Parts: sequence; C-alpha cells; structure tokens
Amino acid sequence: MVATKKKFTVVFADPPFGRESRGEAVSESPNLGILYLIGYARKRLPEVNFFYLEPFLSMAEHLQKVSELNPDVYALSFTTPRRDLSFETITKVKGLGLPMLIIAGGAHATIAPLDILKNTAVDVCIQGEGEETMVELLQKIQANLPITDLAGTINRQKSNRVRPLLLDLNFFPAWDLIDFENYDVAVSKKKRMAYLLPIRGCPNYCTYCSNPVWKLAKPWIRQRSPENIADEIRYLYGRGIREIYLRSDTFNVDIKWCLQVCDAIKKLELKGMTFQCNLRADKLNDELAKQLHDINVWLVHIGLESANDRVLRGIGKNATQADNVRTLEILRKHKIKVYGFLMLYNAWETNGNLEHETSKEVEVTLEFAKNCLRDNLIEYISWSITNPIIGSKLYDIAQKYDIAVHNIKIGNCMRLSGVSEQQMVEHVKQGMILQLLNGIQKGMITKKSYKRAAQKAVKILNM
Ligand code: B12
Ligand code: SF4
Repeated sequence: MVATKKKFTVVFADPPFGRESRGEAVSESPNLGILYLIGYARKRLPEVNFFYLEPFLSMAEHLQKVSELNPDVYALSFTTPRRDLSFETITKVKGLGLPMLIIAGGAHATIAPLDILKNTAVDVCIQGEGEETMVELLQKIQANLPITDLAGTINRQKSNRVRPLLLDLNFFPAWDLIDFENYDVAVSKKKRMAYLLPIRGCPNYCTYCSNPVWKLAKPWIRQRSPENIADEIRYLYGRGIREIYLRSDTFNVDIKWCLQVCDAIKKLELKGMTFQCNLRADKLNDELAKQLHDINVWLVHIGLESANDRVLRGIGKNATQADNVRTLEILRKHKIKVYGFLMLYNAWETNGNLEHETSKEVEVTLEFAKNCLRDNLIEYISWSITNPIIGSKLYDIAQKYDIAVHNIKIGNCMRLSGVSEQQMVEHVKQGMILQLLNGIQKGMITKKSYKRAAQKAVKILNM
C-alpha cells in the first residue's frame, strides 16, 4: 500500500492563556488577525490545511495539539504585554523536536522583531499586515525556494523592505473555525456577540498609542465596501450573533461612507440585532448619530482621554474638549450610551521640551467624568494610568528622558517632575473607585465580568 502524503499544514496560534483567562480581554474575541490571515490564505492556497489554536487552551492542550497536527509551519500571534508567555510557548513548542518553521506575527513582531529573533527560536518575523506576506511565504516554502528575501519579513540574515498594504479588504475572517460559545464580551446586551472590522487604520497619530500595524505604509485608512460589511453582518446573524461591535479603531473617519454603511445595514432588516462601535469625538454630526440610533447602535466607545485642551493638544488627539462635550451631547440626544476612556498623567514633548499633565489637570478630568456620569452624558467609564507602551511616540519620549518606571500598585507609568508617586496612586485609586461604583450601579458587574471587577476591587484595597 502506498502511504498518502500528509497535506501541507499550517498551525496559527494565540499563546495559551488557559481557561482561567475567562473574563479577561483575551477571552472576548478570537484573534481577528489570525482569522483574516486564514480567510485570505485558504482562498489562494486551497491545498493547504489551516488550523487555529485558540487563546483559552492550556499550555498542555496547546502542545498536545501541535504534536498531533505535526505542522510544517507554526505561526504564533502576540502583543507586547503577552511577550513572556509567548516566549515560553515558543520554547516549549520548539522543545517538541518537530521539524517545522516557526513564525511570529502581530503587534510585538511588528514593533520589536529583533527582540523575538534574539530571544526565541522563531525563524521568521512578519511585520505589519500579514495576508499577502504569509501567502508568498507559504508558496515559497512549498516550492523549496529561499525565504530570506521576502518583503514584509525579518529573519536572522536580513531585514527586508516593508510590504505595501492591502487595498481590497472585501473579504471575511475565517469565522467558520469559531464556536462563539467560547467567547464572552464584558459589556453587551445580547449573549452572542462578535467583533467586526469595517475599516483598517486611523488617520491620527496620538503620542501614547502604539498603532503599529497600519502605519508602516500608506494609505493609513482603508474602508471596506458597505455591501461587503452588510454581507458579513448577514452571515454572522445566520450564525446566531445578535450583537456586533464595529471594533475598528475609529468608525467615523468619513461621515459619508459611515452613512452608506448604516444604509446597507438598515436594508438587511435583521430583527433583534444591536450594535456598538468606536467613534472619535471630532467627527460626529446629528445626521450620523440619528442613523446610528436607527440601526440600533446602543453604545459607542470614545477615547476622551482628558478634559484639558492643553493635554489633548500635547498628545496629538486632534480633538478638543469642546468636541468631547458636543459629541456627548449629540449622543445623549439620540439616546446612545457612551463608554468613555480616560487617561491619567500623560506626557509629551513640545519643541524639544518634556511636558506632562499636572495633578490639577488630572483633577479637572476626574471632576468632568463625575459630572458626565451624573448628567447621563457617559454611561460607563474606564481609567488608565498612561503607560509608555513600546511602539508609541511616548515610548521614545520616555526613553529619551528616562522617565519610564514600574509602580507595584499602578503598573507601568512615568516619573513626572512635581508629581509624587503617592499622588499618582491616589488619583488612579479615585478613578478606579468611580469606575467600579458606577459599574456596580449600572449592573455592569455581571456573572461574566465578576472576575475583572473582583481583581479591580482587590487592587484598590491594596493601594
Ligand atoms: C480588536 C483588538 C483586540 C481584541 C481582539 C484581538 C485581535 N488581535 O484581534 C481583544 C479584545 C481580544 C484584544 C485583546 C488584547 N489586546 Co488588542 N487590539 C485590538 C485592536 C483594537 C484591533 C485589532 C485588529 O484590528 N485586528 C484586525 C487584524 C486585521 O489586525 P491584526 O490583529 O493586527 O493582525 C494583522 C497583523 O498584525 C498580522 N498578524 C497578526 N498576527 C499574526 C500572526 C502571524 C503568524 C502572522 C504571520 C501575522 C500576524 O497579520 C494580521 C492581518 O493583517 C488593536 C488595535 C490595532 N489597530 O491594531 C488592539 C491591539 C492589537 N491590542 C493591544 C493589546 C495590548 C491587547 C491586550 C494585551 C489588552 C489586555 N489588556 O489584555 C489583549 C491581548 C490579546 C492577546 N490575544 O494577546 C495593543 C497591542 C500593543 C502592543 N504593543 O503589543 C493594540 C495594538 C492596541 C494599542 N494601540 O495599544 N485586542
Ligand atoms: S488612539 Fe485612537 S485615534 Fe489616536 S492614533 Fe490610536 S487609534 Fe488613532
């Protein structure tokens, strides 16, 4: 009998966070990057077997699956905060002794590929958007061609040129691989919810944001067609999804296109479907807010960041406090709730000088948030101490002035002149208490989010 040749197999993986990660950000959604890569690649490479090892697997289950599948390529996707677990995973996968190529992609591989190549057994890092690079890489591997010169990759021999971005985004993630029962979102009206990306990129460059993937090449903004977005929504509805969070960094870059998307969604006439989306405060008008309400957008997420124009200017937000207030008022008028995100103790550079948010300005923001909650301008809030995350302009500023520190109570933050650590801790504590009490009051602490709330409460008690 002639043995049949094993199909060329590619395993995409999230690091294994285990089932105890339930209630944390990783359990909210499958990795959209991986689903997009598989959705794109399998059309072009129908002869290849693709698998996805999801984030809720334990390390033992993850390794067991890799052994069983014995892939030709193992491709891990990870962010910077998940670096340590990812490095441990790579070491253990390598330790299985299987003959495979190990690839890394995602935010950390894009921002810090040399960190990965230096400290792990990864053979190739893929920088930025991975669809086209992955297809070409797999074609080359199958044809036994050298892979050192491939655009969009970095290996131990060579750092190659950046790959142009995809212009046609009218394709779907590989949703068929996902059982939505395995994912759970903290805030939603419906039990079954999915994230959907109508647009890639963001036209802004806020100093604190590590928006690494999209800004390697231009155009920074790419929109899908309203019809293609509506088709994906119809598909997800058929899969039992009743709430969709339009999760792109910002939905309202181009109001005209947003209105067309709303129209296409309205035409679907899907009973019982609700939506959430991310908006920027500088571009909302009455007409768009009305349309959002008409398609059942019940919650929008807005990065308000600060209530001080000096700070908003400094961090390059391209929105003013007047924009913040106007947008909150328009949304209240149209009965759309707001999840407001605020940051404390930001820093920036003006004409070569380090500047930062003062304690007084932080207090203004805290007061603003309290008033907004009281006046129903904001429904939910979330605070974070500014963390100079790798990949952001702020990271470079923090390195230049040597101000990045780790505080055991509040995590990664910055040492700012004239602000004591105790003062910072106190303000973070005030913000977190406000967030927690408001969450309890609004019934946000449900069975599915109790773990996060409990962790927060313990953190506050220990401050
Ligand atoms: C939606 C989202 C989530 C969702 C879904 C995750 C996801 N990856 O889709 C959830 C809520 C689960 C999430 C969680 C977290 N996230 Co998040 N998330 C995003 C967000 C807003 C959009 C992601 C997106 O658009 N995906 C769509 C696809 C098309 O893009 P992509 O994921 O980048 O994937 C492409 C490339 O990166 C590459 N690629 C990705 N993986 C791989 C793997 C291989 C092998 C290859 C070859 C290529 C490749 O190809 C993909 C297709 O082009 C981004 C912001 C942004 N604009 O990127 C933040 C972002 C990626 N998240 C971030 C962070 C920090 C987190 C958390 C650590 C937060 C937390 N506190 O826990 C967790 C970690 C999750 C994890 N699995 O490790 C940071 C990462 C920053 C950094 N320096 O690493 C970002 C950039 C936000 C920011 N500006 O700070 N996130
Ligand atoms: S914070 Fe939001 S608006 Fe600013 S650059 Fe990042 S994604 Fe864009």
